[in-house]
Amino acid sequence: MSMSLKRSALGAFLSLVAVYYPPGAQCREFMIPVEVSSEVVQFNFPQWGNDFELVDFLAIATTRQTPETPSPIGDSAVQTNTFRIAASFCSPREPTEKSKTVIVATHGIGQARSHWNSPLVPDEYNFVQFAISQGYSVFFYDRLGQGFSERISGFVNQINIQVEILKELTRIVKTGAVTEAIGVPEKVALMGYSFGSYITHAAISTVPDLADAVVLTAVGFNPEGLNINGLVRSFVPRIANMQSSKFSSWDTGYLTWVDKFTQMNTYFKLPFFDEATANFVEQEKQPFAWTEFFTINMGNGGDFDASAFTGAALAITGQNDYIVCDGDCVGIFEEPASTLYQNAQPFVPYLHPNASHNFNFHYNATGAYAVITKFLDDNI
Ligand SMILES: *[C@@H]1O[C@H](CO)[C@@H](O)[C@H](O)[C@H]1NC(C)=O
Ligand SMILES: CC(=O)N[C@H]1CO[C@H](CO)[C@@H](O)[C@@H]1O
Repeated sequence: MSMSLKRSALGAFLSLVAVYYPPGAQCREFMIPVEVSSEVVQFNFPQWGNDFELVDFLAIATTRQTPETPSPIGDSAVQTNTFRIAASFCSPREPTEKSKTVIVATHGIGQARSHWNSPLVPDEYNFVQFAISQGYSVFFYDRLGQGFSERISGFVNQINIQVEILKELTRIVKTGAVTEAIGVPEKVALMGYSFGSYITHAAISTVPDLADAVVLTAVGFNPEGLNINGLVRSFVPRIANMQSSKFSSWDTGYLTWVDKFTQMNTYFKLPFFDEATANFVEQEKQPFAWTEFFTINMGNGGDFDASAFTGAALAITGQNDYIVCDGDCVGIFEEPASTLYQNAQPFVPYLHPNASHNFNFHYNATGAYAVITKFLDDNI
């Protein structure tokens, strides 16, 4: 069973973590050792050491493919590791009818777990605060390689490892080991953002009884919406540790976009956000592993079928999502998602107006939050 390090034992560490806590919440911090066995894929990518080599690699990766183009995907092998994962659990100060329902949230590429618990104008941009106000509890963690969680090489980190981490963390949550304030949870909903949604989707499709509900935000399953070369090019990735000394402890496999306008291009839509928010999100960004980016679609071996899941599923993104819908989700969002979740009870696809991929930091984010908590109110 995993051990949790309690608040008192980690004073100095926690002063770094506890940026903001919603006033209506009681929260605990944890560093959880998570043991996982995962199918780790080896890639035949060059291990670039500087941006010249990276940019050349990216140019080759986006060059027109021919039948002769060799696959970068090499052998895979099951590896067992224990990773230290930093996490927060917040529940309403006053018990509610729903406080024994725990939302387990997995962030995407960009911000670490502060994606859900923003100190910036929390009345507008803080999902945890909103969910607490609606009576729910939230468990949210830094993905492997992010925030205060353990780092592994950016040439290795990949979706398969992270899917197993989410499964194991969810099992730990379900035992009550990290949810002392509410006891053993009665219901669990898995929620993801972007890469975190693909992780969540792969977890629930392979272990359909893992949770009662899934909420996939900033997700899309229609290949028509996915312009991979366009995305790689508009992400304009550079080696993170060469962009800023604050990224010095990530190896050269970890990348980040070149500036805030690049982030705006892919994650935001004017005029539905303000400059202060864009600056904040850029300042909070974390590096991503190229192998995370590359494996977004490779969870569960690339099989997206979630028909074994019979709980409730919500897929929600900004109507103008640039990343998963090539900028316009209308007409390509419901399918094939509805077919993949054909046995979900129910499956609800929802396009949130006036926002791109990171709708969490657009105006009217609370409008989207309300769609999410209403969905949970109605269905679990
Ligand atoms: C805010 O979001 C909700 C939920 O998506 C939507 O119904 C509403 O129209 C939005 N309001 C504006 C002004 O965009
Ligand atoms: C200012 C603006 O573009 N608002 C739009 C928000 O979304 C609704 C629904 O799609 C549109 O009708 C508005 O024009």
